[in-house]
Amino acid sequence: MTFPVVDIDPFDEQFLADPYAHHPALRDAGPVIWLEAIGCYAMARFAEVQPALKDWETYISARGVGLSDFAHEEPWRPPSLLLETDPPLHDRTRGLMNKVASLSGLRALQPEWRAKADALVTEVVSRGEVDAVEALAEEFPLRVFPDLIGLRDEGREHLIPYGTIAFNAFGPKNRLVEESMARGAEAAAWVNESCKRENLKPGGWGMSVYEAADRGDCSPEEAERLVRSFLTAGVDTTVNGIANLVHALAEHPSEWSKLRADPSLAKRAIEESLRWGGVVQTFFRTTSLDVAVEGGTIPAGNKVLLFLAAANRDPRKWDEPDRFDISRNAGGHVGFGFGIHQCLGQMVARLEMEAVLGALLDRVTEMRANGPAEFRLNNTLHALARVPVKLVPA
Ligand code: OVM
Repeated sequence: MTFPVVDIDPFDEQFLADPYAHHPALRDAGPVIWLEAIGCYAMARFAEVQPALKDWETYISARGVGLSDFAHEEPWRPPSLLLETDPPLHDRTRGLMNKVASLSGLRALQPEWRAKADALVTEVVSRGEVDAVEALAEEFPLRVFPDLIGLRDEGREHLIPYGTIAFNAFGPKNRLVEESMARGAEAAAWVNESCKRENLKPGGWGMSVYEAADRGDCSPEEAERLVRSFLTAGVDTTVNGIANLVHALAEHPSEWSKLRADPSLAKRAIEESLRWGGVVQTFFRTTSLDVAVEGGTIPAGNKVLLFLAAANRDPRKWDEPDRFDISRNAGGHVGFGFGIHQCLGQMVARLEMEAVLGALLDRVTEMRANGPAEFRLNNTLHALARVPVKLVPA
């Protein structure tokens, strides 16, 4: 082994409870490291993570983007036709999904989402002291996203537990995987049923995928699995994106004041929250060939763990990276990934955050942490369990 061997297990519970405490050791050990505990290579610096994400021919996705290598192990569910594929298949599926998830369609929805955020925030502010996870971060996405897809009304509470399972499943088969799968056993069945054409309402993104199939862009079986991607990736992620944004602002009153004074900084604040508090912490790739990197050669067919969230706080790339500073230009962060697999739903995430933040800025003068935030351990997500806040109405 010519690479620095690092004795840190990024999936043990101590690490997951506070990943940012361990990132410096990962970054400082070297540009490419070997993680003995899980038997794979890893990169935690921006200068390595971003180019690896971009180089889809070398760092492939079709063998899974978790620890499990689909060349040797049966995936826990049929692979995603977006996340867990490479070109040329990926180009076709991503191309049709890009059209379904078009920005113009989303923009048209913005006034309605903002009105829903206004109603929710009005209700929440009147309570004064709340847990922002339960009151806002879980509530808002569930009021807009299932309708965007056109999901049936019954059973929507399964969406968050299903996301939790899927994001845990990228890690090793530890307690978190076992517990989330046991708790969400029904969720998986509900999600699979919900992806079927007969269970989707007309006019939603789900039915649009089947209409693409009618035009010959994909098969009906592919359409079903593509709809599953919306349901897997679209809820637990935005829940934690909103929770993280509120958490960041509640813990940084000076940034909240800056934003109140100049609400045109909202988009910057959202981008900075995505850099500072990575919802999706990591993804794996698999090397398709022997690849020469700094420090040696990673042989073909090996898993490489990419620490997106560590790259987003790499001092080699960012000034005072641990500071949540809404004046900074956080553009270019890899919180949504980079390259051909970069998050398909990133505009959904941003527009949900804009709606909630806009409503908060109009209705709240002060938003303060009201006790420590609590995290919910997950093998991939930096997930918030509780964000107690005190809200002072405007
Ligand atoms: C998918 C998907 C895409 C992105 C993230 C993700 C569970 C899943 O296509 O199913 O996480």
